[in-house]
Amino acid sequence: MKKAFRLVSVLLIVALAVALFTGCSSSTSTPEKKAEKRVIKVGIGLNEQSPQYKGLQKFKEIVERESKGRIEVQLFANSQLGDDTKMMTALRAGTLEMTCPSTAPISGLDKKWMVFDLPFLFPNEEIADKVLDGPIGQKFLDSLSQNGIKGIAFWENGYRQLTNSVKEVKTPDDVKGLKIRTMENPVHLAAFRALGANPTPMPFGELFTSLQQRIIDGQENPVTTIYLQKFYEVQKYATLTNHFYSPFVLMFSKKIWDTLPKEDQDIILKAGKEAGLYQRKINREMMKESLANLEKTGMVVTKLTPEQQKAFMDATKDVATKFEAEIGKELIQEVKAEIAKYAK
Ligand code: KDG
Repeated sequence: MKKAFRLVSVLLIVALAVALFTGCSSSTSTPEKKAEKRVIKVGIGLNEQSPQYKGLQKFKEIVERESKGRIEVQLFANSQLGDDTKMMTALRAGTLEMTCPSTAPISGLDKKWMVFDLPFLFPNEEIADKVLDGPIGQKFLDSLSQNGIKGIAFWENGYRQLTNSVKEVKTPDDVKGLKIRTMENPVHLAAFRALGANPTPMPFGELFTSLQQRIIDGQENPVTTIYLQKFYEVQKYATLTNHFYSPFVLMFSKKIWDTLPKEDQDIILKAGKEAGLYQRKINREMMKESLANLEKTGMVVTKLTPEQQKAFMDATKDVATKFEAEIGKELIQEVKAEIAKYAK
């Protein structure tokens, strides 16, 4: 009897040990899925000094902090991963996580985006912020999903200014015959044709060399880019026309986005918006600094009088009408009404 009791006890202990062992080992594979380590690559066209890159450094800092180092953000400047169009194609294919083009090349995917490239659309940056961070901006970001892209946030490139190596430009007449590089966008081409220029679309990565080799006479970009990309070395004249706003759009590959756990999506979305506010702030500060620095380089920087500015607006005022069919007349009206609401 005693023997039988001992045997039962031993069997019980063995069974308990087996249960404990198997129980423990199964808990390592389920139910808690160990969060994966992840790398997010972000490519841009501008250099490491640009406010865009600084905004991305902030984005990296927030994402890596919030994910406790589980997500690593790698930044690639200077078109290392290709031009804006090529990077957007990579996002759609799921071979690159993120990029941040201007709205201009997005029109190659969806024509309605041309609305943000209409000449002299936003009267000031604060109004641009309100419209882009409001329901209209969100509608545009959401619509990118039709093209395999998750829109994260609007950032700022800045008002675009005209430079050239031929002559000082004060009136639309002075632009006549100049060969100007534009971004790849039909509205940009139409606006420069309306000014009598000979516009040539070209990726950003080819711009400096084309100016240097005098393949083109001029280009247009925000003052910060003109300064930080050293365009003053190959361009003598700058005119502060403020002709296009064309904001940046921080975007993610939808194919990859859809595989991310909600926790990671939330971290990225929040970081993109937060870093965007920082990016806009330093973009505006650096714009002022760059303007002062540009003048020190010996470049002739022409500030237009309100009348001169109006002449540029008048010369390009029919451009919006020309694109009503492609963008949608109602959409143009909706965006303009929203701007007018904040302009009061
Ligand atoms: O990183 C963004 C750049 O690739 C590009 O958008 C800069 O404004 C630009 C341009 O002129 O192409």
